Amino acid sequence: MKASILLQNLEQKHPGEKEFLQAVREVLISIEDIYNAHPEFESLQIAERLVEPDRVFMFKVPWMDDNGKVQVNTGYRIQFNNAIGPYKGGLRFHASVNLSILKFLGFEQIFKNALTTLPMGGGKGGSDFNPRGKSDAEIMRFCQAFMLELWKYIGPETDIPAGDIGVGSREIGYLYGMYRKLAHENTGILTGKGLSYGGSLIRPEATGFGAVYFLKHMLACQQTELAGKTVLLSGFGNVAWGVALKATELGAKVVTLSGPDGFIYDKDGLNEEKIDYMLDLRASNNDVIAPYADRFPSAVFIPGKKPWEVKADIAMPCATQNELDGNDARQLIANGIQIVAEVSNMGCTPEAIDLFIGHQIPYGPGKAVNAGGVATSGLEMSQNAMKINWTKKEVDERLHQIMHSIHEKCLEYGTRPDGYIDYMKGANIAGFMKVAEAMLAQGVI
Ligand code: 2IT
Repeated sequence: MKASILLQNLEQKHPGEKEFLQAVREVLISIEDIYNAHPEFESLQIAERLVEPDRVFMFKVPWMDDNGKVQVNTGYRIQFNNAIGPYKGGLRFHASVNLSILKFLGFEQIFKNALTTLPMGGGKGGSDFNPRGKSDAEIMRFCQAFMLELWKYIGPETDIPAGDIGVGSREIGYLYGMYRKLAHENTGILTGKGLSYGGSLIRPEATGFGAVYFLKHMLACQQTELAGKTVLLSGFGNVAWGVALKATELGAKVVTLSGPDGFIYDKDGLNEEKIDYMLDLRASNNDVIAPYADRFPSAVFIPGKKPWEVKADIAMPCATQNELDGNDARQLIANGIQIVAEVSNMGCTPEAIDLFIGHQIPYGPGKAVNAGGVATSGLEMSQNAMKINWTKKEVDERLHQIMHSIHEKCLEYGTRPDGYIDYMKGANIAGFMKVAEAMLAQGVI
């Protein structure tokens, strides 16, 4: 396999799918050497088969807003690869959603899910529906209209959606209600459910907690620890919330959060009250971080900027793809950043990643760092299948084990002769090898 040729063909076939091509490029370049050391991969065209989704559903979602006006959105579900288990991955509701973004997310999900050690394939879905400023009734009607179409394509043993940007516990509740009514059965069709109808303890916190557990292993490899470190976070949604909660509990000082409007710098760091306030801000549906600085005098709001200009020990992007670019990376490096743990999916641009790796700064890629979210979705599926509920402690212990094992896999495939750990390469190879082995064993299908 020649990564550059395969990429060229893919570019010709899917021109303009820039996020998807970016995600594929990263993986193909990481795996090229090991792939070519296994002639059986080439003879069965594993790479060519991997970059093509099994199928893509695209559908109309008509719904009526509070003014009685009919709105039309586009819904999607990408079933990318189910070689190691049923399709699994979130739903994103955001104005920016398009085929390229969902294909990149679905493609990344294949390797992330493989890393979790649990039997889950890769999928993703969502809509260009913009939740900003929508009433609760509008959200409900949209979710119901979306599920009215989606339910035909999913199933508890086939494809299990969950949340992502714009889809949290409220949306999962509305989606689940509609599925239950249509399918006339209660199954673990979605994860991230409420505790009263099959959800798992720790699932809301899991992405953030898992990211901090992974970060702790990264720090241990640098002979240091989290307590006393200054941390930059971007975003203020569910993922940033979970990271803030665990990092603060473990003695780190989180000094930034951000929204589309700019970022806040809180010199005193977050505490319980401020972390709770993140939930209120998110629930207000306005997608702005500025009110934080009105509420807490220790903070200043910097409009239109990103938090990466602040001097700190650790940077953890928690917002969205390509939120940290080459200029941001240069600024972080000039300010002496020690570790970058990406929590958003593909949060750093290729240029930023090259800069971190070039400067031997440990960089944990999203597909490893944020895998605790989908891993705990996997644990929710297990509990649903067994019709039992594990305690907080049981789920958290499993999450710890899983994050540890992902870190070990990164070390196994990513440690260079000079001792530098290339987490990106390690995660890509480890995820790929598991999926490739399953595809080899199952023949050309
Ligand atoms: O990006 C992700 O891994 C998620 N949005 C969570 C997916 C899931 O199925 O829990």
